[in-house]
Amino acid sequence: MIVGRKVLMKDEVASTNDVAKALAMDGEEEGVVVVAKMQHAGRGRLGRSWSSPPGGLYLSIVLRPQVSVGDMLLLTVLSSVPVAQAIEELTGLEAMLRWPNDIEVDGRKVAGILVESASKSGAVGFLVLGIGLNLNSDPAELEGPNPGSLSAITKRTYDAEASLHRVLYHLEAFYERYRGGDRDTSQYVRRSNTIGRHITASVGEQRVSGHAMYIDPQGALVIKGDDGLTYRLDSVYSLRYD
Ligand code: BT5
Repeated sequence: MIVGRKVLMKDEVASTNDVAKALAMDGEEEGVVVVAKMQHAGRGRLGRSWSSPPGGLYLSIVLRPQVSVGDMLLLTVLSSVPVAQAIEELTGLEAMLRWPNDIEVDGRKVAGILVESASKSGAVGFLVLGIGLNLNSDPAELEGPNPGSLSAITKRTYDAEASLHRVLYHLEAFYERYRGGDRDTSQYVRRSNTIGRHITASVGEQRVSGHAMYIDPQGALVIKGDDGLTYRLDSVYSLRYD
């Protein structure tokens, strides 16, 4: 067992990703998990914030895969599948994936993933896989255009520890396969609600609109632009469904 061989439970931290990063820099082995009941500086990608009130599950895992920086997007994309599987088991509902790493149930964002890394000469020294899951959170306390929580959607309350273990179970199974060289995106594609949609992607002032066609082997989203050109989007883009 790698993922969850050691689990550190905290009441409140700034960001579990920061705690995990500090542990990794101190030489902690891969698989250690940091869990918090609340975060006061939870973050998303691209400098965005992640609302982290009580009731949510906030965790970060230190991993040390043999990958280069160029593999990071694929790992980010693929790691949303085990989280989706755990959500499906807990709720009995289908979890859909919005590229690159949002997890939605019933059209609402219930979880997000943030992978951060420290690298040296192109090789990843360690990475921190952070997961925020709105388990029993009150949606009124969550920012964003369409937040939701498992409890608000299903009208049930979820046991935090049992839910954590469902997530870790699927992450461990995924990471075993990943370490063995499995890069299959079919489970991701099956749950994607991005592929086939007309979208507008933006980075800064730059915008491109078109049809999302497929996920390439690096995890990038390939779209057929309205201008007839093909674009390959990496994780710096923000997506809007048109
Ligand atoms: C994410 O970013 O979706 C990644 C979130 C990762 C959070 C975890 S919690 C444990 C670990 N420690 C951290 O500090 N972070 C990780 P992104 O795709 O950039 O989405 C952020 C956007 O989602 C925000 O700009 C809001 O619009 C929306 N949002 C913020 N908080 C939300 C929430 N709790 N539920 C749903 N949507 C939210």
